[in-house]
Amino acid sequence: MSTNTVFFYDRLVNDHNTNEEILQDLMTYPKAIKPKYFYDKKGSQLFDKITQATEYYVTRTELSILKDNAESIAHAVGDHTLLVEYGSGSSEKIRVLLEAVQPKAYMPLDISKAHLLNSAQKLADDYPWLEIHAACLDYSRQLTLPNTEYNHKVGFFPGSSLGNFEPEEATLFLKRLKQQLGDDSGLIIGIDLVKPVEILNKAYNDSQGITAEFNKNVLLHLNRLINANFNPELFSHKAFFNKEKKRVEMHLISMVDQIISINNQKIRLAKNESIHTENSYKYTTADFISLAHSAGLACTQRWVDDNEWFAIFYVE
Ligand code: AVI
Repeated sequence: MSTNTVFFYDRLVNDHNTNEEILQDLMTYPKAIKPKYFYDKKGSQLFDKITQATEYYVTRTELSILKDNAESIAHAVGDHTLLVEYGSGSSEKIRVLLEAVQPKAYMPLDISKAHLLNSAQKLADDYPWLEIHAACLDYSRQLTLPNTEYNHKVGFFPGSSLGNFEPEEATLFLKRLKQQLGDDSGLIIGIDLVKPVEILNKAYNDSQGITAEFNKNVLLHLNRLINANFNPELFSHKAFFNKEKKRVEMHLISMVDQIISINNQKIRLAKNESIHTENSYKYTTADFISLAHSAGLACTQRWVDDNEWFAIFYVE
């Protein structure tokens, strides 16, 4: 049995802004739902399944880069570290880093409470020497990290989740990370690189239909969050690489004319109208270096796989 305690901080503000924000996005044209709403309990489980899908090369590739370069990454990070993971999920990747870096403490941040607690407890069982501070919060918002005694903080933002932000938001987000982590800090960040369109289209249209289910599940989550009555069966999944904008777009297409009620409001969806649910931007190395630069950060190291499909950067 573990003697290791997980310090837990619940900082999730589920205020009326959440409802306002969702409603606004559904009332403007084109309609949209922010991708962070994918991650209720079921959505997080479906995302874990996506990461195992043959066509979704992202997770596998990033994990192999981490494993192949663990020592060099640990060297870049240094000692006496508090490792802060943004969007920790139930990732296997952190285990590679924990073993290589041997940080003093680990702070997973995640929006999904059940998922966060579960994986933090598993890590506590497996790494009894590690101090764990788990914080349930929406890391895309302004936040202050829970206080600890550690000054040398290194952020870990894997999975190319930065790609789910619009480029201007990504710059702002990186600036905020730097502020949160402090002067003596670094950031290990996974970035999905631009690659042939067929590979990208397959990755977001897996043959088992897991991505389609993940996409539609956002509607069930919204039904609970804002008291709506979406029927996911009346929508189809659409995902494609937009070459010009260097992003994979995901949409839910209404298969019929329909009216959705949300509390006492009504929203009309025409047949074939889209709700834009996600952008997943793909970067070239030069694009990412310039993005980091615009946030006042310098890329000091880069690790890639043999195909150069994915890159992990160390930025300071
Ligand atoms: C979490 N994020 C980086 C994933 C991506 O690839 O953009 C989410 C995802 N959407 C569909 N498949 C995976």
